[in-house]
Amino acid sequence: MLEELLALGHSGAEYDAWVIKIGDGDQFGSGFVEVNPNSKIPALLDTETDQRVFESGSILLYLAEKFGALLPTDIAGRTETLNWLFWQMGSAPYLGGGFGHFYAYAPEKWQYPIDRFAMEAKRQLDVLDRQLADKAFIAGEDYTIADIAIWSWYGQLVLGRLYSAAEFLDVESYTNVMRWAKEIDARPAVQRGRMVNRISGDPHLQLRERHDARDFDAQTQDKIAV
Ligand SMILES: N[C@@H](CCC(=O)N[C@@H](CS)C(=O)NCC(=O)O)C(=O)O
Repeated sequence: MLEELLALGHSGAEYDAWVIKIGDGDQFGSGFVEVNPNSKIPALLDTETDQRVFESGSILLYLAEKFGALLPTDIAGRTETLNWLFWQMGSAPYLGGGFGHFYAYAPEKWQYPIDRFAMEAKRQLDVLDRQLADKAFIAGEDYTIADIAIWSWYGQLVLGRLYSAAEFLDVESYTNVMRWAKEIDARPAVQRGRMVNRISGDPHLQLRERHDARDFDAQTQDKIAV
């Protein structure tokens, strides 16, 4: 979202991004808890106003309203965008905490929860596929915060980057979701955003901390690692 705002010319969206290693428990540190009492990433502190913002949907809405971008201003367009933003907030836990947990992380491969949450993940992909059948983006012809929220989970899933589950869920059959996911993946702001706070994988795509737009060229792991 911040990279998209910068790409749109909103220089006030210039930001610092720090890694919170949830495996190490950084989210329970007092500094982080002051910004998000729920101890989950992501969280934002607007240093201009000292406003704390937590929950990804609230962060997206806050930034959209602060900068007047990526959220339609007419009541119909705004409502449809928020419909899908809230859809993501309610649905993604079934994908991550439900399907992802039992398919990839649980200590044993229990058939019942895997089947139950795989069925739900596929149902959700079908909902998105039908929505995208006659629209460029989730809420209509414009790219909005709903696309940003939904792509970050469902786009990553169909592009084969989540749980190695693309084949298992037959993601290729959701052709409209695939088309939409690939189009968003090609956005320069998305490519930059995916590098921010990345701490594994290809070193030249890892920008562990981001403090300046020039960091994408100068501060990736391949450049700073000795
Ligand atoms: N509803 C929250 C979900 C945030 C969330 O679950 N974050 C996970 C990472 S994807 C987390 O911080 N987990 C750390 C923990 O549970 O201790 C949002 O959309 O911001």
